[in-house]
Amino acid sequence: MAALGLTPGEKAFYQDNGYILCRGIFTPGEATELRREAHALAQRLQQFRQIEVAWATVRATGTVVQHCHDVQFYAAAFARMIVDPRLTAVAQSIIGPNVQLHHTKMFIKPPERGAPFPMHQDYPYFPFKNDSMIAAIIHFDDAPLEKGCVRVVPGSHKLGPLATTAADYSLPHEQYPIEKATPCPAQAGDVLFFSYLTIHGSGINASKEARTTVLVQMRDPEDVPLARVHESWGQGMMLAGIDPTCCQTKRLWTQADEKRQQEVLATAAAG
Ligand SMILES: O=C(O)CCC(=O)C(=O)O
Repeated sequence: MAALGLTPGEKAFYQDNGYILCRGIFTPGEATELRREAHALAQRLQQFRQIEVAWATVRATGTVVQHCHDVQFYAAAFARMIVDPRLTAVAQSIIGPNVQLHHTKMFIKPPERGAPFPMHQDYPYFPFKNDSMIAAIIHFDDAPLEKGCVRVVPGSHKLGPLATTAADYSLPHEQYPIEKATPCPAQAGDVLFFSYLTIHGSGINASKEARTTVLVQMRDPEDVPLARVHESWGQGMMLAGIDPTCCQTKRLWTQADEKRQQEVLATAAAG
């Protein structure tokens, strides 16, 4: 079996560029099965709610992505996927021995009308003190350029958090044109890792086939959230190693929730 995690050369590439595309983390057969799970999940969800979304700044294009957060709560195959050592060993090479889940999200860009993602950093959505947060985009089918593969700005993680005034936190197109960003065409089973400070986006899926991915957002459990934002069900689950803080962040959040609940009950009783 091949060694898991990044080689020293790959690690140096990640540190310089803020991203790395790891080929064949999952086999083509595994990717096909995960793709089937993703599309079956989208079918099931559509019976209950609207799953088609698009960023505010690209909504006028009439394109959409089918989307679901926290997919590991909907199908066990995704729960197994996010703790797979082939995936988490790369995350450990970047973050350190302990890797904690922040959230997962499935994106299916439908054929011919798959929405683009404007250029952005993930930082403003869930800022952390030490910027340990990374994303891993797991490709379940091939994502060539015409399918709207992800594009990155190499080295942009070194710029730190950038100011944005857009409601969806996207960066101005004139300053950060997607056409100038580096495309990361991927094959089924490949995983693209990048820092939440790396500027990235993706194009329209103009092809005849859906582009299907799950993004796993992960961090060092000792890093501290700067705001109570983007909380979700699976947050705090350990994907590799241990949580040396023994869930301190979670405990603080639970206490805050209880306090809020008591305030609501007191207000209701007073009324
Ligand atoms: O899947 C893509 O094309 C991009 C996803 C992305 O940029 C994000 O979720 O932050």
